[in-house]
Amino acid sequence: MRIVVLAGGIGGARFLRGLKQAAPDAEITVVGNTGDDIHLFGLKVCPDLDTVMYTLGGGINEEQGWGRTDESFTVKEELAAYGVGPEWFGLGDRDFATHIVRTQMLAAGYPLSAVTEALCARWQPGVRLLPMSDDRVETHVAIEVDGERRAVHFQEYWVKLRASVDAKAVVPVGAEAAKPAPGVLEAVAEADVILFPPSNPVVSVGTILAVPGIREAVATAGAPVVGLSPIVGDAPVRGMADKVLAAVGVESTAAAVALHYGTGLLDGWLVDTVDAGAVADVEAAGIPCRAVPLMMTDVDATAAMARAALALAEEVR
Ligand code: GDP
Ligand code: FO1
Ligand code: CA
Repeated sequence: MRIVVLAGGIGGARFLRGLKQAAPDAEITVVGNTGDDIHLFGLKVCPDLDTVMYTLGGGINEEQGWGRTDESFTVKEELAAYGVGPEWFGLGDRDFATHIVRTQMLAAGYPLSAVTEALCARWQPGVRLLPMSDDRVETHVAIEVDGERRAVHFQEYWVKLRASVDAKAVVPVGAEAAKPAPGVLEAVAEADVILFPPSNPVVSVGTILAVPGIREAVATAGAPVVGLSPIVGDAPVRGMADKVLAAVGVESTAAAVALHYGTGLLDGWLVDTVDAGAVADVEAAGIPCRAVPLMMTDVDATAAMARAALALAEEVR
């Protein structure tokens, strides 16, 4: 079975770990979000690709959900001693090596997809990890400070500001001119099942779908498309997804997110059992919906979620 997953960072990565357990023989292609990417200290950092790679490859800091396990911050401290920041982004020494290899390969002319493959040769994530695009796309967030509107990089909004001010707009800068990375459209077209993991619907899955061609490919694919809600009990399980959902006029409920994707994309939707009341609303909108436990407390619980998603895909096929 060929499964395609459009994934952000932590939510996507943790779901994939369960999916691998649930479908050990499946050929899994992950289309990863690169809108979170940022250049720091002359290096290209790809948080969501790295989160997937480290999580599936056994190198992730489990508690934090991002960055390396057993990490130290000597380089960051030495940079700070020179007065060189940003001090608000925690790049560790082990992680730095990944960014150095990536940046060196990009400078030598390799596209990001080839670089990601080379990095994965070390980590062996057990999935084919493709960036959504080899072209630069950077999510920016429009905010208003003291009555003045300005745009900040998504990482500045998320990590530095902790989404403490309202997002007025979320813009995947460069997306309109970006092309899907090699293999992305083919994988979507040839998939038996397409899954939206419980990733951020705006800045993760939404950004991937903003690359021209990807939304169309998913919408017209022969395979059923099934999503899992990242919103449980009217709030994101983790992070500040409510802030970016508000920016696109979507309520933070499991049903509102399903309707945001819409019948044009979704053939099925899973909500948590605490949101069982939303099932009727989602189905009334034409999207088959089931309520199952959606908390990724451990790999077994996550595998059960993945099995429920695959079962719903079979049911609606
Ligand atoms: P990021 O790039 O690290 O922000 O990760 P993603 O975009 O892949 O996923 C973020 C989303 O995952 C957040 O909106 C969370 O609400 C959601 N999430 C995290 N843990 C869980 C969980 O255990 N269950 C569900 N349903 N959603 C989760
Ligand atoms: N998230 C934080 O909240 N604080 C950090 O200092 C931070 C550093 C960082 C370094 C490398 C990396 O791959 C990810 C990192 N993240 C950090 C996570 C990441 O930027 C965000 O979780 C996502 O991009 C939000 O969707
Ligand atoms: Ca992310």
